[in-house]
Amino acid sequence: MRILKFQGASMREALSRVKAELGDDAVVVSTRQIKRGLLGSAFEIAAAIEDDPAASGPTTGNVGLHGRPGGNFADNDIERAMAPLRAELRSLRAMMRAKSDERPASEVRGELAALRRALDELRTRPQPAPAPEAPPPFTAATPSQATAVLLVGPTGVGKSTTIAKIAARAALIEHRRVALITLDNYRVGGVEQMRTFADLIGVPLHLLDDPSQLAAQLEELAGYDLTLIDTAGRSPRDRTAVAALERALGAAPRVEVHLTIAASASSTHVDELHRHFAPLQPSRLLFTKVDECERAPELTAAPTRLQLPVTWLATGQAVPEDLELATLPRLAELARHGLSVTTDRTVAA
Ligand SMILES: Nc1nc2c(ncn2[C@@H]2O[C@H](COP(=O)(O)OP(=O)(O)OP(=O)(O)O)[C@@H](O)[C@H]2O)c(=O)[nH]1
Ligand SMILES: [Mg+2]
Repeated sequence: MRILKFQGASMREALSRVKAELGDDAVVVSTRQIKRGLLGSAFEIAAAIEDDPAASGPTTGNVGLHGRPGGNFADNDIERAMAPLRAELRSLRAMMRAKSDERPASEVRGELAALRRALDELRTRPQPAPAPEAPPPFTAATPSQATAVLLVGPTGVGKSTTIAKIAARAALIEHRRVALITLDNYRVGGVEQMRTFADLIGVPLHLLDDPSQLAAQLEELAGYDLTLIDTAGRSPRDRTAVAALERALGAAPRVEVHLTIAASASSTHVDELHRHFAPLQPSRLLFTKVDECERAPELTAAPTRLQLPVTWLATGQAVPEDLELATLPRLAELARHGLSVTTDRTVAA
């Protein structure tokens, strides 16, 4: 028995070649689809034929493709010949379906519904929260935007005088509505000092008997552009006063607290003061008496170390002249050389 292979563009063509070449006695052994060229395909049939032409005869006319001479078919012969044809039929059906996309409508509808569900889910899925905005980079000199500013610090550092300077600058130069509050009913003459400043500048002064009244007083002064709050200087060992202020500030969270320190203070002293007033959560440093030092290294060291920027610098006793808005170059200059190198001591624009 010989097995020969025949190819054709279609199954029909391949079969007709088998027939033409081997006659009707040939037995189809297998069929398969093969690649032809880059994208094309063809069909290949392997067919068997008896070697002895006498036994098989060329063609008998009544013998099928998979028949035997004499017309006797064994069942397994038929089955063997049918199997590849059945497989071929299956693959042809699959090809037809793929070509004409004759998928059942229910299948298509199901897929569409699934797609729609996926889209809806995408649309309704909660969007990821935007990344939190990075905090602005730290700058040692930062202007104040606050509408309520409170100065704390050790005794005699220049809190009241500096408040008078800031108030005068805001009211007389910037033409803002300014009010003063003093919590200093402790020191003899404290209120009189502030009253004098308030009258000179022409701004209202409110005296509070107790820090607990602060929030209500600020509420009353809500129409003002800037309210400056003076506190009594106390010994750094007096923790009661700080605790009372802490409670008051808890009820008035928008108050910006400036820790007021003499420019000549050593880093150790600055850190001590920072620790003492920490419950008040100061957000700025305010250096006074810059005029009294030849050098003031803490002007640049402390803001960076404590991460607290400076807004104002007090550079003498004169009200309102001796006040400067801190800038980075000015802080660096004063830190290295003190006030002596400059002749311009007027209020910075
Ligand atoms: N040389 C100099 N003296 C200043 C400066 N600021 C304030 N003073 C003086 O320091 C003294 C005390 O000033 P005050 O403003 O009363 O100080 P304070 O911190 O309010 O004092 P207490 O309320 O008692 O804690 C006064 O004689 C001021 O003139 C400054 O920048 N330079
Ligand atoms: Mg004072």
